[in-house]
Amino acid sequence: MLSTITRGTNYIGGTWAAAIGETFEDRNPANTGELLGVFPRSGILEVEGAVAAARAAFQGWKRESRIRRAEYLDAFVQLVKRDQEELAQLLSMESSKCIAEARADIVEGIHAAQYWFGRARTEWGEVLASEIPEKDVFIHRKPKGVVAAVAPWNFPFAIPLWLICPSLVEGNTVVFKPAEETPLIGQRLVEYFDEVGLPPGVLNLVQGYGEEAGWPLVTHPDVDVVLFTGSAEVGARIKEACARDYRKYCVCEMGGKNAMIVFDDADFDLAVNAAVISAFRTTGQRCVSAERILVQRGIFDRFVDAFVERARKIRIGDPLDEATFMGPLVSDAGVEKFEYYCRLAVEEGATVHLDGGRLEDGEYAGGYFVRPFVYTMEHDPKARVLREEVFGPHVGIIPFDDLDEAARIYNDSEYGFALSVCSRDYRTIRAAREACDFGVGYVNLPTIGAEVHLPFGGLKKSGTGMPSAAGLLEAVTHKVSWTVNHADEIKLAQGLKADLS
Ligand code: UN1
Repeated sequence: MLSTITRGTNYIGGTWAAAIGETFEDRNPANTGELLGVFPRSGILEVEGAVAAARAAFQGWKRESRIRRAEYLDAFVQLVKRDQEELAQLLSMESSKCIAEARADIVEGIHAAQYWFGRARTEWGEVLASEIPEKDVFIHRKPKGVVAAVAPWNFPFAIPLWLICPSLVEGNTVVFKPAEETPLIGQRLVEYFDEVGLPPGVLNLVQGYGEEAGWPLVTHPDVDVVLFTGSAEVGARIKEACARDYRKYCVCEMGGKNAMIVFDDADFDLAVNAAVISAFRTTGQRCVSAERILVQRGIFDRFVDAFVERARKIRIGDPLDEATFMGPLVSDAGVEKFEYYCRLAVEEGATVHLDGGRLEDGEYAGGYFVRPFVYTMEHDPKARVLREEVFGPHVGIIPFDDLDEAARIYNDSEYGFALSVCSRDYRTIRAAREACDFGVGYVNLPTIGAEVHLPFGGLKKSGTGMPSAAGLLEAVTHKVSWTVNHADEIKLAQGLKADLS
C-alpha cells in the first residue's frame, strides 16, 4: 500500500504545475478501492504551454554537444538504480503487471537510457565519396525540433524511454504524455530528469486523457515529430492528421494479431512453454502477445491438451505477489472487450476449452481479474475473432497441414507484428521467415522479449514501417547532405561545366 496519495502535477518549462482545472484519479487495477494519485486533466491550455516551453528550449539544447546531452541519461540511470525496487512496486500497482514483469520494465527503461548514452559516442553521420576528387561529401544529422511522445500504459517506464532518450540525445526537445492509466510512473520518470538538472523546457510532462490532452498535442502546429505507441485506431487518426501538416512526421507502433507457428518436429515442451508465455504473460496485454497459436496437425491434439493443462494451472492474483503469473486486466473497458471477444468466438463456431470468466470473489474482489480463454478452430478468413486484437488472455489454437498453409494463415491478418517459429529444421525456420510478414521474429522462443538495441516495429496495420526503440534515430533526426569543395575552382558533378563563358 502507498502511504500517501500522489497529488500529480504537470511539468512545463522546468516548473511543476498543479492542475488548473479538473483532475482524474489513478487507481490500482488489482484493487480499485486503492487510490494511488490524482492528476491534472490537462487540455489545450497546458499543451500550449508545454509545446511553447519545448520550442523555447530547442535552440539552446541543440547547441549542446551530443555527448553532453547523453550524459544526462547516465545521471538519470544512477538515480533510477537508487530507487529501482520501489519503482517496480509502484509500476506493478499502477499498471496491472506482475512484479517480475514490472522489474523487467524498469530494467528495459534503464537499458534504453544506457544504450542511447553509449550510442552518443558512436557513428552519427556518414562520409561518402564524391564524383569530384577534391570534394568531401557528408551525410550529417540534425534534430527535427519538438517531439511529442505519447506512450502506452503496458510498458509505462520502458516505452517512454524508448521515445524520450533518442529524442533528447539527438538534440530535440520533448513533450511527454503518459497514458492516463499510468500517470504516476510517468511523473516519477520526469522527476528524475528534473533531479539531474536537465535544462528547463527540454522535457515537459502533460498528464491527461487522449482526446483532451493527447490529441491537441499531436495535432499542435509547432510539434515536428509524433512518436506514438498504442492502438491501431488512434494510430490511424494520428497518421492522417500528420499527413495533413507539411512539417509533421510520425512513427506509430500499434497492435498485432500475432502468432506462433509450431511444427511437428518442434521441441514439444519448449513450444508449449513458449506458447503459454506468449499468450498469458502481461495478461496478454502486449502488442507482441500471441492470440493465435498455429499447430501442425500431427501434434495438434497433444499440444491442445498440454497447453490447456498449463493454462488451467496459471496462478492468477495480486501482481505484487511473487507467485502470481497473471495479474488483472488494466481496466473495466479491457474486461468488457475481452468478454465481447469470448462471446464472439462462440458465435463464430470456436470450440471453447477454457471459458475466460470474470473473477470477482475473495482476493479478486474489486479488481479486473479474468481467467484465460482458450479455444480451437479451423482457420476461417471470415472469423473476426481470428483477425481482431483482443489485448487480453485470449488465444485460439488453429491447425495447419504444411508450411505454405501456416504462412497463409499467419499473413491472413491486417496486422504484421510478432512471429515465433518452433521447429528443429533450419529449412523450415528460414522458409517461415521469408514467407511471413512480421516485424519482430523469434525462433524457438515466445513472441515477446525484444531488446532495446534492436529495431522494434511491425508492418501493415501494426506500424508505419518505421521501427521504434533503436530504430528511432531515423525518426528524430533529419539527414542533410553536406558537400565541401577543397579545390580553388568549382567542379560540378555529372560532368557539368562550371565555366561561365
Ligand atoms: C509491447 O509489447 O507493447 O518485446 C512492447 C517485448 C518488450 C516490449 C514489448 N521488450 O516484449
